[in-house]
Amino acid sequence: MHIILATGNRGKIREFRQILEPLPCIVRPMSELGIPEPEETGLTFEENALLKARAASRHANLPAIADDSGLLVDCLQGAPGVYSARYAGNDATDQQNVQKLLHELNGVEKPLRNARFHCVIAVVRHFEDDQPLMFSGSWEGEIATLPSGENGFGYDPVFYVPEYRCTAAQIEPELKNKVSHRARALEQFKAELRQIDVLASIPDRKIRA
Ligand code: ITT
Repeated sequence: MHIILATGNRGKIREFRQILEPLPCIVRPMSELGIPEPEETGLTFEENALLKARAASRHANLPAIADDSGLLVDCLQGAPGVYSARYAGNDATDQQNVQKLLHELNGVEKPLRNARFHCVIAVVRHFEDDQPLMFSGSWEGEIATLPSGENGFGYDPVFYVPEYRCTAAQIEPELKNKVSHRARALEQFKAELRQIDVLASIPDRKIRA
């Protein structure tokens, strides 16, 4: 099975590849097929994930999987949220977004720096699929006062995970891909696929139904 990975974010592509590696399907990033990125006009993670999956599926005429995700900071009332990629402006780099976040939190004490990453995954079998599969996952942490670490992408250098006493950019990618918001959402997708496989392996399922 071929499935289009509807993201232009290289950090996400790396993580998807690692997390979905055991699956018997070929995941092809949309850039390989020259599929353009749609405008993210949704107001929620769900709307944007679905919009990205449908747009890629329409272009490629194949099933597609998309991820809409972001960082929600408690003392900023959930900002930057769905606007995480564009927090410091439409063409902002990861570093500019991180700097803006640190600036907003300047002087904010530790207990108020709680935050979480959230990820919504949408899967469509074709672009008009009226029963898309949706999965979500979250990862709790705190916003550090300075960036640390070289791994990951986006806000990872300032996302401090108390359980590991370091930032998401300091933990090994293999570990991040087991415990992150994206890993949790994709685990559900993998479980769903296994269920479909189990059903497919029952030869007389149509008769029994
Ligand atoms: P696509 O829409 O093409 O997938 P994008 O980067 O625009 O790429 P989003 O609209 O979903 O993706 O924005 C997600 C932003 O949230 C992303 O750019 C990061 O800044 C941040 N983010 C999401 N997951 C993250 C992670 O695992 N680590 C660090 N930052 C993350």
